[in-house]
Amino acid sequence: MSDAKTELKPESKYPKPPARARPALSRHVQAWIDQCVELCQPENVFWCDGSPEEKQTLLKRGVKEGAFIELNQEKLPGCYLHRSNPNDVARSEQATFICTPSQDMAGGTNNWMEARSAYAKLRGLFSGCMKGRTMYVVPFVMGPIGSPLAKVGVELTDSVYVAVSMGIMTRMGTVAWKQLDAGVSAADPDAEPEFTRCLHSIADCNPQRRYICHFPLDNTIWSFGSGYGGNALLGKKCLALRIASFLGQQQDWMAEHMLLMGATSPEGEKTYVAAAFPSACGKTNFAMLIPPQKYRDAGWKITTVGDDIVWMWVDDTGRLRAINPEAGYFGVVPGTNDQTNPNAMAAMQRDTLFTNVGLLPDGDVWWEGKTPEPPAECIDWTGQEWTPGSGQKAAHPNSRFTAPMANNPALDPAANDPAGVPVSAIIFGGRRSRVVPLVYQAFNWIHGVYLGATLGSETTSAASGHVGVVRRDPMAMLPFIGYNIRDYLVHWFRMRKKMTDCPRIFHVNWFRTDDRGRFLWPGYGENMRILKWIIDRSRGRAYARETLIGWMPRSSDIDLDGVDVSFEQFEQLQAINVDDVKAEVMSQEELFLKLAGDLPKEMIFQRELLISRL
Ligand code: OXD
Ligand code: MN
Repeated sequence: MSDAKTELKPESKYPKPPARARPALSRHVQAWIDQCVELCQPENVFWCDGSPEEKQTLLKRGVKEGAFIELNQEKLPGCYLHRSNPNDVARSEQATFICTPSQDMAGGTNNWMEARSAYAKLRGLFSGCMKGRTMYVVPFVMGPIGSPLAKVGVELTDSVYVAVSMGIMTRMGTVAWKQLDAGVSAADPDAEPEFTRCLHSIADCNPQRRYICHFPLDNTIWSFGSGYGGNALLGKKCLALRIASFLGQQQDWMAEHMLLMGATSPEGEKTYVAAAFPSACGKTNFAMLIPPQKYRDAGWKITTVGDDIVWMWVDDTGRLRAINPEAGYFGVVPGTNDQTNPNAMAAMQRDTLFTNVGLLPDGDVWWEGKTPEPPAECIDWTGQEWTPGSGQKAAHPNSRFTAPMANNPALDPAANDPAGVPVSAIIFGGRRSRVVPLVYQAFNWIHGVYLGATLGSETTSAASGHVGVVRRDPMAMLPFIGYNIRDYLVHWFRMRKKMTDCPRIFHVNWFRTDDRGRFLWPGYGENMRILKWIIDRSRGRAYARETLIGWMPRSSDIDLDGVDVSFEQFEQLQAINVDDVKAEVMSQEELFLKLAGDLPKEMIFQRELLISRL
């Protein structure tokens, strides 16, 4: 029943897409598209223009092909369900490669393929893979139009789900051709414009023949055999993190796996904070945080710039500024509800694609945690009948919503500002049931980079593999650094030298549990209390005591009034046990060994300093 299979049916039995005019393109862009058409041999080429009418055409077509199921249009206008192949539900890190001439360019933490042999291998796979199918030409911009950091990409894909999703997640269509033209220099109108060449085919969705290959030196991505968001919406992880991190290192900016939020105080003071948490650790929830009632009454407001990726640069005044390169959210749904994330719930009321959730008899959707009581029945994410007693999940644990950011009631007014926003604080966080305190601040930037680089988190279902083991995930970027991690860490240190003042760096852990496995901190909206301390520290007006791991608030420095956390519980949340910290330092050994010989000296010194403090 898989949709990948359905998507593979020859399309001749469906009406052909209307013939569309090919836009006037630079000969370089045209030549690349021609080569890809020749390689993949699609039956049709569909030039996306990004218009609302086109979206309707694509959705209708997707419904006919079985890629989309139309949901209840009264309850959920413009919303559709997509069921993926059950073997294709998460990012495939094993199948993700950085392809460069030498392995050293990719470093010890990436899968590497020699670039020429990767092209040869994938050319074989792509050869004729779109026979009888449509190739969608999807031009897109990452970043607000006109931003100095905005980048153009063109994705060629045979998946209508990918084409529609890219229309939500990026600024897609004619606007991208215009942005590309704007980048052509008057002095040399025939010069090759800078754009990322993204070629994608879901093919037969065979995990044995799945490759997500990045060629940073050629600004090129070839992805074969998966339709899953992180593997197939090539503007997101592939371009905006892996390729962009490489470009950023070359061009003095940073691409990071971070949310970006604005906090407005009752006095009207606005502070922007970026935060890096590994996949499925609550970035979307934190980015859309609704403060507790008493904070709202006092006039506090949180607004979202982005929930997954930031691009940052140092402006003329020496401050770090950031944009969100994306235009939509691709968020995890299980656990999302009107209490945990009302803004996300509002965002997915319309114009949203749901992937791998349960389908209710009235054409609404359901996932675990959406409502306190499960429905009496539904069709689960694999298309089977489901009841609460069936012992299966109705929605896949990594089921997703894809919604335009414009739907977010708390969208920050600067989300589309080409000039971006100034960043006052950077937060690193992981999912740690033990050892790691709720919040502390790095002593300085270098120490903060060390904290980020040694970030540990219990694994989640966002990537295939075991769930719940602690994995080191430097800056939450382990799967997304498009080059050698040594150079990546050095880049963090180098960027500081360009700043006159720098954002303060913090570490949080919302997930610490007691001896019985119960969360000690309520999280969600209550994280506002921690955020308030972080903002005050960044602005130099909150107290902290010096501890062996960093600056920490006392219980009196955090507002615990109105939250169900006792003084004792707070002490437990913030407790540092020297033996545990020693064990933690030892457990970083694996990462340090992996990087042996490649470690920037700052990392070694920070580790020595920590050990000497113990
Ligand atoms: C994501 C991820 O989908 O990090 O954002 O996997
Ligand atoms: Mn992510």
